[in-house]
Amino acid sequence: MNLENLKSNFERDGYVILNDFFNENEVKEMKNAGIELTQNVPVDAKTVFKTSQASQETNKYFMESSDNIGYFYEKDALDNNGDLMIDQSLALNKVGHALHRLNPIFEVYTYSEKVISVCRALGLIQPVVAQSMYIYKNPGIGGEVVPHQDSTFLYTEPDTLVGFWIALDNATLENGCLWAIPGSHKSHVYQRMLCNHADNLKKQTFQGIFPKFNDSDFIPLTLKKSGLILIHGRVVHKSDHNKSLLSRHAYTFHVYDEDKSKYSEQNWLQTKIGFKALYI
Ligand SMILES: O=C(O)CCC(=O)C(=O)O
Repeated sequence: MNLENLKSNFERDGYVILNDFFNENEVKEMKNAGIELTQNVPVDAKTVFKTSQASQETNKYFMESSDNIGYFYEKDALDNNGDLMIDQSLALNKVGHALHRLNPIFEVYTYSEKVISVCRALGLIQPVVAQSMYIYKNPGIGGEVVPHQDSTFLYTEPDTLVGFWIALDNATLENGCLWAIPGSHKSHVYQRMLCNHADNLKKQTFQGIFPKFNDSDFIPLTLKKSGLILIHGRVVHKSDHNKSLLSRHAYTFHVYDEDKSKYSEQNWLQTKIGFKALYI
């Protein structure tokens, strides 16, 4: 792994691609673990997403996934009664947000020497992992992710958020690879999602306005499976609907530097078990 210029390229573009970051066996192990998750979805996870009236219940389920493993379906996978319209193995949008603590496979790779080397190359002093997700983006059904900055959701002051996005399939134009606006991290966090944890409903509100960007502002970040994309918390990025016949699985997690910044108490995701450092 060549980490030369990693920091300067990251600071210039707001993202960096590292090809062949994990080896074939490591990728296989993570992908199998992601597939296994689809075979063990608790029944109550499905009922949570049964009706559109269940938003309060859905929100509770979402909030509780901070320190847990929550299962989130593609909106087109369930009918109005919450019954599956497609095979269970293809129905999930994502699973999160504490795989890095609660699933032994994802824990090993998140806290691996390879990840630690990247954090050191970026100059992070005390990186801690705040969340993790397995994203399926399954063929035909994997929905689009609209343009956003990750720091909208995981705000740290000052902002030191870095996303690790690991391709477990080839990510192509056809199956919904990431797209990003180079240099967009040099602007501020346009919008923040705030959550009042003192309020029982724990509803989220948005503060600020996220601007409209042109499609032509984005460039595609295609990469082969086993590649890693590092994404600055303020880089505007998105991904398209997967219209292909091929899956686009990815494992992703976010770190911030606890030595340099404070995690906002107004972020939706709060931990009771504590964020674990990659190193101190
Ligand atoms: O994997 C994707 O398609 C999008 C992921 C993303 O944008 C995110 O996790 O912030």
